[in-house]
Amino acid sequence: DGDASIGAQVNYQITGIDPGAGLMRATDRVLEEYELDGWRVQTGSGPAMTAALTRAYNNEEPIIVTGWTPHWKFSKFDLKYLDDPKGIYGDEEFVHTIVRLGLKDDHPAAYEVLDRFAWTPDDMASIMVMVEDGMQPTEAAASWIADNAETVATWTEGVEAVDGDRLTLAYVAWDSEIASNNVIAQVLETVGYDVTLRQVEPGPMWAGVADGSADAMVAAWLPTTHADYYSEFEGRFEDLGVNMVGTRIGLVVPAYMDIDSIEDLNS
Ligand code: PBE
Repeated sequence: DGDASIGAQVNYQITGIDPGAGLMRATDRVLEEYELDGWRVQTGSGPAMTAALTRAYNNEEPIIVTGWTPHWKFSKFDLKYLDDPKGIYGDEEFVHTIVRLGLKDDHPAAYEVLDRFAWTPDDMASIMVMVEDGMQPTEAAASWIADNAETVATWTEGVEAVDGDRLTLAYVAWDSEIASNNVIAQVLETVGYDVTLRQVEPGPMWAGVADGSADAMVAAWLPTTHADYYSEFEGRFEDLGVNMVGTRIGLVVPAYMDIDSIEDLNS
């Protein structure tokens, strides 16, 4: 019914992802700051969110999801971010590489590669699309690496090879991080590392690097998304800086929905 409010159309529900995601914490603040009384954010997972979005989109039904860029959903569907005039989701986000204290001394070659690692949202999105189209993440990462040898060479050139040293990367199974971690793991393997990808929840990802049980993570979304985790563990990790510029988080809806701003959710 075109006359019903947006809230009534979607049952006053925002389709969220896993509870530890920075995006979910930010969305809880959005409900408070925009006084979206009676609304709730449904917890789930990345795959559950994209399944709900796919179902709604194919039926041209209204839906509001917690979304982020880069993501394959923007290649498959015509979507838009809702304006966030209060700036709760921040502005442009940057993905940082974070390593454990002491990594530089223990594994200088890995430290060097991780320090140089940098790519673009389009690079990451291209892998996400391959995986969404059915390719295994390892194959999709290998295919991207083969097609981007020059970029990859800037991360590894002149780095002294090692012989099977073990390295553990902590990551969360968000589609974006499945892409980045498969790439960096394979690149570290070409330098001679034996890399374990340890899939964890967001809190343990940060805690693992802070307590040294993981060597590194390439999935720190800042300054807004993981601000709480960053300050919680500050001083117990080394921030190697930005590996990707131009990312973003927010509320995302199909372009066919007649709504442009989070403020519209209150009318
Ligand atoms: N994300 C993807 C994560 C960071 C990367 C936006 C779902 C989060 O919200 O913590």
